[in-house]
Amino acid sequence: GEIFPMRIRVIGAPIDLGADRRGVDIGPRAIRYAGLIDQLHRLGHSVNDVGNINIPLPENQPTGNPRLKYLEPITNLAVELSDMVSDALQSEEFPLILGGDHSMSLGSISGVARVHKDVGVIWVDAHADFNVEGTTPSGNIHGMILAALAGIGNEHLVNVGGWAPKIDKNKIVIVGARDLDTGEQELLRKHNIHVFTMSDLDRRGISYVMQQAIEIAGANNGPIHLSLDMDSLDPREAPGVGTPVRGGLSYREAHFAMEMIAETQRMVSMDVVEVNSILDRENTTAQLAVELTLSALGKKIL
Ligand code: NNH
Ligand code: MN
Ligand code: MN
Ligand code: MN
Repeated sequence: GEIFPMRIRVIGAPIDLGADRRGVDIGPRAIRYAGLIDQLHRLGHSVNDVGNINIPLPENQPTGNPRLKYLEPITNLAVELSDMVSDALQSEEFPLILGGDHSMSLGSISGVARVHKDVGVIWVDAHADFNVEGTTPSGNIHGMILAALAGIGNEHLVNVGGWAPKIDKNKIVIVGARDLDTGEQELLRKHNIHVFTMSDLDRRGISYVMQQAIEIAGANNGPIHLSLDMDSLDPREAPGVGTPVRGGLSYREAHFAMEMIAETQRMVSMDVVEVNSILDRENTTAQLAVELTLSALGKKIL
C-alpha cells in the first residue's frame, strides 16, 4: 500500500536504571538487530540513526533514595534526550526513541512537548506508570513517569528541564492497563486520568477503545505521541519484558491499534520501550517491536 514517506530519526536510550530486571539496556541493539532500519527503508521512509545515548552503568552509580532509585542519572538522561528529541523535530525529522526502560519517556516526551505544546499522549502499557514516592511499591522510577509528565510527584522528576507540567492530564490516555498499584489507582481516579483497562477492551473492542484514545489524546486535531511499552502485549507474544502480566493485548489487537494511529497521520513521535533481551526468546519481542513500529509508521496489509 501507499505510505506517506517520512524522515525518521532513530535515537537509542539504553537505560536500565528505572527498573529492577536487568536486560532492557540491550533493547535498542536488539530492535536494530531485528531489522528496524532496513524495514523502515523498505517501507519508503528515510532514516537517520544517530545511535545510542551513553548511559552510566548501575554498577557505577549510587542507588540514592530507595523510593526514587537512580533519580539523578535518570533526570540527567531526560534533559539530554529531551534536547535530542526537540532537535529532531526542529529538523523536521520524526523522533523514534528506542528503550531502555520506560523512565526514558520523561526525556522523549518532554522534548516533544517543548515543540508541540498541545501534544497528547497514548500510553500503551500493562501498567499506568502513575506512581509517586508515596505510592511506589518498588522505588523504580519507570513506574512514575506518566504522573511526572502530568506534573504529579517528586519535584525533580516533575520539573525536568525547568518547566511543568509537560502534558495536559486531560490529553493522557492509558490503553491496556491490568496491573495497577493501590495508591496508583487512587491517584488515577483523583486526577480523572483516562484509563482503558483490559476489561474495557474486552467489553468494547480495540477499535472503539483506540478511536476514543485518539479523540482524547489528539483533541482538536492535535498532535499525538505514542509510548509503546512492550509489556502491554500478552506475554505469550512478548516474553522478553521485565514485568510480564498475563491477559494482555493479542498480536492482532496490538497491530490494529498501531494501524489506527497511523491512519490519523497525527503521530509526531514514538517510544518503544521495555524490550528485555535477557528474558526474551530468540529476539521474538524485539521482532514484534519492529513489526508494531512499522504498522504505526504506515505499513498496511493491502
Ligand atoms: N507499578 C509497578 C511499579 O511502579 C510496576 C511498573 N512496571 C512497569 N511499568 N513495567 O510499565 O513499580
Ligand atoms: Mn511502562
Ligand atoms: Mn503543535
Ligand atoms: Mn509496563
